[in-house]
Amino acid sequence: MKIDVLTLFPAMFAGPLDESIIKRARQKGLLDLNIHQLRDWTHDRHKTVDDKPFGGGPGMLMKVEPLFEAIESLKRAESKVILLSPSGRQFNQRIAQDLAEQQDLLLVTGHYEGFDERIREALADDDLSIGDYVLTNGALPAMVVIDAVARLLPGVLGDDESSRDESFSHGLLEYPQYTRPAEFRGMKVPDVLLSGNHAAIEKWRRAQAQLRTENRRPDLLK
Ligand code: 4G4
Repeated sequence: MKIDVLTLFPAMFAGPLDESIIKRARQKGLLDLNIHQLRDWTHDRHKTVDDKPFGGGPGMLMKVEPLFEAIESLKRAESKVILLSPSGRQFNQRIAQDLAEQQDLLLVTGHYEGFDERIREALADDDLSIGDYVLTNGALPAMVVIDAVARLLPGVLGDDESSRDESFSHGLLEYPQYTRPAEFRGMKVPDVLLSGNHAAIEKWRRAQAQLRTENRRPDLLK
């Protein structure tokens, strides 16, 4: 999969996407990731990327021309163009799965008070938010989307990691888990997990997942 990112802060992307599983996916050629500086599409001496909103009000918007030209030059016939903004549809695992089946993604990150509506209307296929909170710019949301999508690409995770994933993508939260030692500073691992009784363990885990979901995320059970 090819992912292009358009941002005013390319340096933010160094680090998170150069570690661990995503690093390996890039090295293996499973993920072709390219970060582009929006200012490269400005024409004026000051490399202006913002402008005042029509109708007045506080704050600035992303200037239309550089953004429009940058998206036009980076998007390809197969590209899905996605804006990251607090007013987008809320990103989730199902959307990550859909995106993982695309050939090319172009992620467009905003700054200031956001995008001129014509960018959305003319060029965007989708507008995503990673949650109900406001960030200084869309770089972190773009990285969240990239990470969630990249780990779903064939060959990125090992067999163990990906089958485990399926076992709890069934709408419940994960059950409590423990590793050695069986007792640590007086805190004991539940007996059933040490019993070797696989049917009982399975039953306990299902019940725990159900309880935990009822307590923490009743919305998932509706
Ligand atoms: C577009 C419009 C995404 C982009 C306004 C982006 C949170 C999210 C931005 C803004 C973002 C999210 C500066 C308010 C950049 N903040 N929840 N900020 N703002 O996915």
